[in-house]
Amino acid sequence: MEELKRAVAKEALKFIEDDMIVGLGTGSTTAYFIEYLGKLIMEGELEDVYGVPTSYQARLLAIENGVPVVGLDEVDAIDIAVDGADEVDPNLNLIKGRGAALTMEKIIEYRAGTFLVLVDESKLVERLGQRVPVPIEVIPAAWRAIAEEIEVFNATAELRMASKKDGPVVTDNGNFILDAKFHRIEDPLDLEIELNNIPGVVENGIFADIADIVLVGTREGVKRLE
Ligand code: ABF
Repeated sequence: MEELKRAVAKEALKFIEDDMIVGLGTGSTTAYFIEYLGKLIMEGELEDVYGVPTSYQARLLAIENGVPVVGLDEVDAIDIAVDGADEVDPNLNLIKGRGAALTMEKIIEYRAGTFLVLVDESKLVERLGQRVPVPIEVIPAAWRAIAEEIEVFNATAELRMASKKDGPVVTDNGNFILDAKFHRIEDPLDLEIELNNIPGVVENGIFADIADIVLVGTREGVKRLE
């Protein structure tokens, strides 16, 4: 599995050119991409490339590996964003957010000229929600009320815990995460919009109609979907 992640991360480097502003995703696949990108920058193979991190995790990795970072508020535009996903359906709709960084990921990836997704073949599904629940970032005080409200969608939601001892997972924005299991997701875009309409929901992990290209690591090599 690690080999497949490394292979897609290497392939993603082909999309990066001098003078680009690159959105840096979160998670283990993107971590390889950040490492390889840093190497190219340090060796002088790429010039004037800057990263806009989607999380503190991505920010630290970028700094460690020699990728200069800038904030979203310092750039005019993002040329390309590179990030992982937890599920990809045949229309390239995604579920993201296992790393609890979904809000900043969506803010950056929505604005990128190209959003490039890196996954291994285990992430491909026929229908979203088959393998993983939908993460929803919520204002902490509202978590229980929102968890109950989500039952209207024929779903059950659980508060994501770091551990019993450490309590709930807290996002980079100081919020909580609900993981919602839906009986069946018929229309990802519709559900994405509906969930965001609930007061107290900051953002949810359905990324419908945002991905431009998906690189899939398979045993037969890297496949490109678009
Ligand atoms: C982030 O990392 C998340 O949105 C997604 O949940 C996760 C994928 O991580 P990995 O590449 O480690 O499977 O992009």
